[in-house]
Amino acid sequence: TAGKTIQCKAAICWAAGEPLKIEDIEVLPPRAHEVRIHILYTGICHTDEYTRSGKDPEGVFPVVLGHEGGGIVESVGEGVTSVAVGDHVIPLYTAECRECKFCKSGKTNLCGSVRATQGKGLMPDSTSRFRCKGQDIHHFMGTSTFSQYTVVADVSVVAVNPKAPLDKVCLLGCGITTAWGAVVKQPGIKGSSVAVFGCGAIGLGLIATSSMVGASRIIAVDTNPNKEAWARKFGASDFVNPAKLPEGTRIQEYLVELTDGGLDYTFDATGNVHVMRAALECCHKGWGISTIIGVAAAGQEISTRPFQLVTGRVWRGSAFGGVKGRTELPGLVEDYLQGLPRHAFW
Ligand code: AHE
Ligand code: ZN
Repeated sequence: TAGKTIQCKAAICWAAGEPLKIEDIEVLPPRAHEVRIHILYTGICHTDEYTRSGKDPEGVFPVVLGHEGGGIVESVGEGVTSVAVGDHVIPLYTAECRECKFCKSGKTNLCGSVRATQGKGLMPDSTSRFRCKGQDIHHFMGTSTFSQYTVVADVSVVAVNPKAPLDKVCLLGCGITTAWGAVVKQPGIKGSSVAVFGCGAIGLGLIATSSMVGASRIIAVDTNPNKEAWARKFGASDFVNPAKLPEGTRIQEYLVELTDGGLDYTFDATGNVHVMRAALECCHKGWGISTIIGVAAAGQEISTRPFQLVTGRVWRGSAFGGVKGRTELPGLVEDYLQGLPRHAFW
């Protein structure tokens, strides 16, 4: 099949707000520094739904969504040296070129190499590899894993141990890595108190990783009572439902009271800007650090009284857990295969 257009099935979102439709599509061969991947598994992340819904200012349509995939390299374009045909791979929505200002800074996992075209739903040469019904279809997050075959830039893919089950390690393409990195790359969590707002996949990953690194107390916060059992199973010591607080009590005040002054570390895994504010304001005066992970919709802004920061709370955020995919994912996969305790949450 190398060098030829492949016909396969993909889920296409034709326009903002429309349901996905399974279509027969054409996937063009990879060009220079591109890789065509046979996708075997994909997770669904809320960010896919966010973009489908039309709330993403970067959303372009029609599009093949999906960014949590696992697959096997079918063919490679000219100049590709980092992966080879047959490699088991995970596509990376956060590329790692190792040459740009960001990559070389040693300060961030964000990579500038393909970000501009990725945000426009195109390959680095500003064209698409997907066609359907005579029309070009956009890529998504540089990955488009809701297709049996996809094409990605060579800086946007990493080979992992083929012994790893792709139906599990595909989750390293977004959710699990995002949660794991946000905790292990945040110094000081060992022996500290943590609050996690939102107990979806990210929230549970944050709870599990905080437990693994030795947080002294982990408070899970969610308005869905069914999340309590999940949160406790993954290592939460407390569960608070903000919807069940006494009339007029705000969650941040409740948590400050509960923890004798506030949390050492908090995380937002909801994407709700009011929750982000509460997560900042329940941090302990003088040292509490709040990390934003959730993605908020177009037009949403965060706010708090500056006094919250003047008095020593820190508001930060991370993308893909601050993880450099090509450098770090192979090791995470090895740890998983060895059953290291830090992957107890799998
Ligand atoms: N396109 C949106 C922002 C979307 C966003 O924040 N994406 C996260 C990953 S979500 C994973 O499920 C991210 O890592 N962003 C970094 C980047 O460079 O996109 C908007 O608001 O425009
Ligand atoms: Zn995601």
